[in-house]
Amino acid sequence: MPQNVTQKILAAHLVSGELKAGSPIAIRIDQTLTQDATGTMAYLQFEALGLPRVRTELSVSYVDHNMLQSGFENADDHRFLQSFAARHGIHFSRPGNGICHQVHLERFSGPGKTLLGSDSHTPTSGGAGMLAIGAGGLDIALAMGGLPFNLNMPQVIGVRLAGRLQPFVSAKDIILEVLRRKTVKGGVGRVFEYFGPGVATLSVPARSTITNMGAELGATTSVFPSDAVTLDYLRAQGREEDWSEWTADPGAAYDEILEIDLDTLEPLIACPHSPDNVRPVREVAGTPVAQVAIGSCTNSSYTDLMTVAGMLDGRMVAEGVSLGISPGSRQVMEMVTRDGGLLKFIAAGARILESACGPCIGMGFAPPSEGVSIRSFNRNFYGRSGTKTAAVYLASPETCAACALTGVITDPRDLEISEVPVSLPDSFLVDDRMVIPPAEEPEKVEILRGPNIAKLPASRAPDAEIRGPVLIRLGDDITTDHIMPAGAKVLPLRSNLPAISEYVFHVVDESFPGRAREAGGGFIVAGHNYGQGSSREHAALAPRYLGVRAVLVQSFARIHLANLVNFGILPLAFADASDYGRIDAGDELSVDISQLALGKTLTVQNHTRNLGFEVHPQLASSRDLELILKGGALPWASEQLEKMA
Ligand code: MIC
Ligand code: SF4
Repeated sequence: MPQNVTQKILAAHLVSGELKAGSPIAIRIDQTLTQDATGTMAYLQFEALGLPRVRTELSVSYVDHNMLQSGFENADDHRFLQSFAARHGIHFSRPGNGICHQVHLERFSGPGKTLLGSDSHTPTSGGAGMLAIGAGGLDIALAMGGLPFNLNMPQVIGVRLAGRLQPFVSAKDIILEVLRRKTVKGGVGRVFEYFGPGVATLSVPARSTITNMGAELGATTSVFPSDAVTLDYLRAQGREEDWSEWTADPGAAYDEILEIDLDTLEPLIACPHSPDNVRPVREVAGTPVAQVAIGSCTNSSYTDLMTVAGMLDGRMVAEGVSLGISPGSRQVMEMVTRDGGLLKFIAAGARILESACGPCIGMGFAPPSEGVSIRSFNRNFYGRSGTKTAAVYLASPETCAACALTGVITDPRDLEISEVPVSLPDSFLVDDRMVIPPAEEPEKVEILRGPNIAKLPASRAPDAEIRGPVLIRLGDDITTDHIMPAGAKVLPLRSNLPAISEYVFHVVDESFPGRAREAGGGFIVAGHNYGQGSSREHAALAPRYLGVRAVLVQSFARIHLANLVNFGILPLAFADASDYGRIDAGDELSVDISQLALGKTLTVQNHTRNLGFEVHPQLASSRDLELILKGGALPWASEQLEKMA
């Protein structure tokens, strides 16, 4: 049978299961990546498995999120991560080397390989023909331990690209178009695979902008074929030997096909507060802009920044605008400097930020009150920028540069400047000295722990009955930024569960942690697509720490669902979605789980209203069931490893 790229890579890594959409499969993981904000916890979990060394082909630990060192916490975490990596066989990318996804694409991506990363934008390397999936830190810990990754076989959506992008229209507009059509829920349980004649016109960094932001569809991942363009890119990175060809067989089938005509695509923009709230730029043109931020793992490649430099060349940023630029990697920063881009930025009045996530995760550069911020990033969730009243829009680097120059939202085609085409260099500046290989004598390495590194809480099997009040009742599309906010104040607490738990639901209801503790736990109730966005497992771990043992919703986002199961929180979906209307915040609920079994419904009692209703436990496999009954994945994994030994 002819196969598509997704099926080929999965088949080459299949450990168990059948490649039939919806059925549970387990796959071998070749590489893992972590970043500092999720990495500290992932490594503490790996440590709990008791293994001396990782069992992957390659594992890399990056530092890119927690970069504002306003106290000892982040610096201590960096030191912990560096020593941990040296000791356990992990490569360490030092702070300053760049954003994990950009650096991984440049230096480690490998066509046809699998990558599991504790960050939802791990699919960035899909631009180089890799099957790269985001997951919670615990899943990365298990993969580092050599255990396969479990998921449901996704449907494969084929996105057929035809034609060629017109001037001032770029890869970001392609993914915004996909988001406009499919929404932030449209990718759940799916892989987006790009094919068709338009593919050859897109460079690897452009492809990676698309696979990166495919995360916003809720997709399992997104992937491009590995072709001659991929070979050129890897050759320019000095890694020709890492290339192999991965293209769909002629006649390969897709579960659904989307067609995008690049010739007619125009500049698009995602309006507040969701990446799928997409409109043509011209429809919102003229809106005054307070801030522009260019960078993030979506759009901060050499080509992106040199394009912006060309547009800013000899011009000045508008008076009312603050423009911040954060290059994606040290390689990008060095090359943009060497090729004159940096000088153009500085001369135009841009503020040069370090090569890291920065404003994307609320690490500084927050917009002013009610300020409009135009960003080349991938997420504009409510409150994420650090300013609750800000209006954050997402657009291409070209549109961002146009807005910075005029001070209002501007379609870049309306500027009286002509496009400065930037082509990829024949060779990138390669210098891997900021990536430290694991120690040669690991037993001599001492792991350095600061006071911010708290112990992991013990897992405990659930009681036969889960009972408690509805602590909060929320609507659709609740993001992990609502559940467990990031930003300069909270992010440094990622390795300190008791401290970070005080911020659960901080942007929507500051009284949540206090009430949860007082009640000794309870239920979270919400609508569709609960937990979309980030892979942060703290969005499960922290509520669990506060005593939450069940979440009851209309539907879940993929990574968050897996994280809940990993920490022994029972995920429940209403059998009849309208029962959501028969619960209020404060109602006392209970559910008897003594008969918990795969495929069996349970009854939730609402004692306040004296009624009962059916729910489906969202457990995909017998493994999921076991995890819940054991109180989480860690106790389960330790048993598995013992069996393997
Ligand atoms: C994000 O973009 O939200 C993050 C911060 O990179 C997260 C990871 C995290 O929460 O630490 C992600 O996307 O997974
Ligand atoms: Fe960093 Fe933002 Fe990318 Fe997350 S989305 S990895 S915070 S740049």
